[in-house]
Amino acid sequence: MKRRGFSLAIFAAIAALTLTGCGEEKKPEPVAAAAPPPPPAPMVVKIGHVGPLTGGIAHLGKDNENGARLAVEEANATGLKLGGKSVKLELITEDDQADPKVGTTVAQKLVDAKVAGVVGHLNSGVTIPASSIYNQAGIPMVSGSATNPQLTEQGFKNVFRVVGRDDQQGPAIASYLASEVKPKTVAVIDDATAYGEGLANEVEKTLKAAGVKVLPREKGTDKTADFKAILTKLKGKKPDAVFYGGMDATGGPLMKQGRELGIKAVFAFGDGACTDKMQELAGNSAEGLLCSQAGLPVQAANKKFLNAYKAKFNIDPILYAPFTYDAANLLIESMKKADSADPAKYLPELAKISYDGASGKIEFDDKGDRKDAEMTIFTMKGGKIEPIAIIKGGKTIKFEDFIKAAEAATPAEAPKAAAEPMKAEEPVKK
Ligand code: ABU
Repeated sequence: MKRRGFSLAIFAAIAALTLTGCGEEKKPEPVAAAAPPPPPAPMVVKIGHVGPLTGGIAHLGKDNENGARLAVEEANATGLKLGGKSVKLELITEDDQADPKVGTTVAQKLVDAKVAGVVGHLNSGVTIPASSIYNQAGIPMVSGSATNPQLTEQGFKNVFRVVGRDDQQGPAIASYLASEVKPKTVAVIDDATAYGEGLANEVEKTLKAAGVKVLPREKGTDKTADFKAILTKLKGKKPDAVFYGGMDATGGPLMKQGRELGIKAVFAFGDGACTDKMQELAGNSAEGLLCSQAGLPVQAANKKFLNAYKAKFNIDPILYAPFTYDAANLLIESMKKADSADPAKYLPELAKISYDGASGKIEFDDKGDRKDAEMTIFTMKGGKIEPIAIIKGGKTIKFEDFIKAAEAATPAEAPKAAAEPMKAEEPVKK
């Protein structure tokens, strides 16, 4: 018994020492409250963007992609919710190489990836065949740059564009050319694409209706690098103006070679070749170029967009980035209105949307075309294309007057260009 009592005493002493340490009373560790469960992973909603990211017009494809990316990232930063769930938008971007065959392949790839909507494509000749793939899958698509009328004449309810059409753009640049340059004879060349040929047809129709003689059509391709044979032939016919339906990648060499051959005619191009890139490609030969875009110029996009684009990409937008930014935002806004990323649920919202975008107010007509799209006429001056006139609702307005009116209407959101109004070189018909 004695021995057992001794053992108990030792045990008690050890226990006491363990509990008190060096004489301090050790407090029991607080019991940690159960950690809250991690928030559920956001629902991923995929938005596709497609355009040429390689090849001669990759700069335009990248410009378009940047616009869409900016919109997606801004929406993600706001903490988007649909159907009560947090949503993370994911931009899935594909390179269609400006090639109709590749375009349909990557369109199917986007459908298989279950994108909820598509921004693109850039080229009309690619967008038109791709649109039927999105149509079969019931996926809304909004192009920020394809201007061939056929795109929205197919009767597809899922197809929209936020730029004007070439049956608006062609008459705009051709009428400007006819009234301001007053040519007697015009040569017309196209690149044999849906866009270039279609636009050239519209220009030819308008010039002829204005009593201007149009020479038999000359054709290149969207890869032609040497136009000397065509230009030499045209030089002999002494045209007062040359219109080219094609992109800047081919329009630049065409204009350069034309000047090298001594052609003094006014060169006039459409939106695909109405970029500052013309200066890089044609050098000083590009001076005096007349060209059109099927929407408001980049300079007239809202400041919020211009500042955010510059801050993110450290460059200025080139051509249609404000429009692809708007295209992506239209998809997102429609999803918000429907509280769903299900194409069947948000498509009706997209069709009836009224949205104040970076490129102005956007509403669609029954075909999916932008209502009241503006056309802009530019001239190349000092290595930069400068807007000189806006054509809206059949009226031609000097660009500086358009900017003043915009500034007066919305002083807080006045376009950037309002700070540096551009002077029209030529008298503009009212
Ligand atoms: N609209 C300019 C270039 C894009 C197109 O092929 O329509």
